[in-house]
Amino acid sequence: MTKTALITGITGQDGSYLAEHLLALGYRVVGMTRRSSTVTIERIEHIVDRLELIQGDLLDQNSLAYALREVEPDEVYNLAAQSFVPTSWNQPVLTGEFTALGVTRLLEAVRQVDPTIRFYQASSSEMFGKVAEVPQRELTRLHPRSPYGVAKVYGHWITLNYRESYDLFAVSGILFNHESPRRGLEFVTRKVTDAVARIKLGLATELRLGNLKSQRDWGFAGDYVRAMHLMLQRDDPSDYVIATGETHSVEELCGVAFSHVGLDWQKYVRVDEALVRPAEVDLLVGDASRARAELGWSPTVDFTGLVHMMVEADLARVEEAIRHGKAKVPVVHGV
Ligand code: NAP
Ligand code: F7E
Repeated sequence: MTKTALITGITGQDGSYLAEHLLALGYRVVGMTRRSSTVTIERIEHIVDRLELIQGDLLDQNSLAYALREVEPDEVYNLAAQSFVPTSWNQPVLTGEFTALGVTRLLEAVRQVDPTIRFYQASSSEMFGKVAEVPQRELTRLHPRSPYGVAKVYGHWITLNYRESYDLFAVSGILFNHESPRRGLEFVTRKVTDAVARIKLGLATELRLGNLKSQRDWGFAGDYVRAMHLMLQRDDPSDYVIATGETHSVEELCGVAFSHVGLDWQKYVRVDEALVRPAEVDLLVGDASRARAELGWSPTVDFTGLVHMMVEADLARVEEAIRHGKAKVPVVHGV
């Protein structure tokens, strides 16, 4: 029997990979998108003829209930969020509305429309913040360090609360940083690989970054969406950490990315104090042994492979843009 999945945030990095994965598994896939004056389906353009889209917004309770009634999903993946950490200091209230209260709005819609729907919440390693132990696992104490992290803690606990209060099949995937050629240009991996391509091809001369010492457990987004699906196929709902178990600094990221095109990163990277965050998450590294044992999940792309994949994709994209005279990018302050 064909299963139906509703994905919020389908136009984002993870939404696009999850949609591809579920289509390959034979699902009917419906994406929830919010109304905007320009079309933002760049990441799903290649599969859009195999998807259905429905309008809805995490800020609007009625639109969520309407979407659930119309689509009648078996599974809901809540990936929509204001997901960029620095923006959460500039727009803390809006971040809370989308990333925290948006989860309650969607859970409440599930409870009222069809409590048999299985629900996945996109929780984050940012919840560990000032880490209480290394590596971090499902039961590590939470200490978020940004309005985004705080909002994700709320989303995490309300998901568990709806599971415990109403017996919903609602799970929280605590995913560590995951990247790809489809990552937004403001996140550090993509900012670096895009700059490497521009510098190599003569369009830029330097790259301004903030804290070079912070360490992250970076994996490949295509691997991580498989874990989301596996979590909803279990007999009993439970929460899982998804991570590679390896950590690398921003400096190391620069080293691997620049050296892939034969450049020395130290000649191009400048520290810009304006990009240093008011409170930093210094070190993240996850212990995904529970997911490995119970979901049979493991990553297929390592750190070097990931960075090389992203550099290659950005080189190809920037070369193409140069050929078509479209290589300019807007300057956005604070990213
Ligand atoms: P992303 O690329 O920033 O995508 C976010 C998505 O949310 C976009 O489709 C965006 O739509 C949508 N959205 C934002 N506000 C919305 C609203 N009010 N109503 C409906 N849709 C809205 O994020 P991502 O990297 O794919 O991450 C997916 C989820 O996982 C997010 O919840 C993120 O916080 C979480 N997460 C990500 C990571 C990671 O490393 N990538 C790690 C842990 C957790 P538009 O296209 O219209 O802007
Ligand atoms: O920063 C440092 C920065 O913005 C990583 C989101 O998907 O993953 C992501 O959050 C590190 C930080 O990701 C720059 O200070 C230095 O220590 O790529 P990022 P993030 O904040 O870890 C988690 C798991 C999520 O859930 C989030 O949604 O890199 N860094 N210089 C910089 N970061 C950026 N963006 N830009 C810089 O110039």
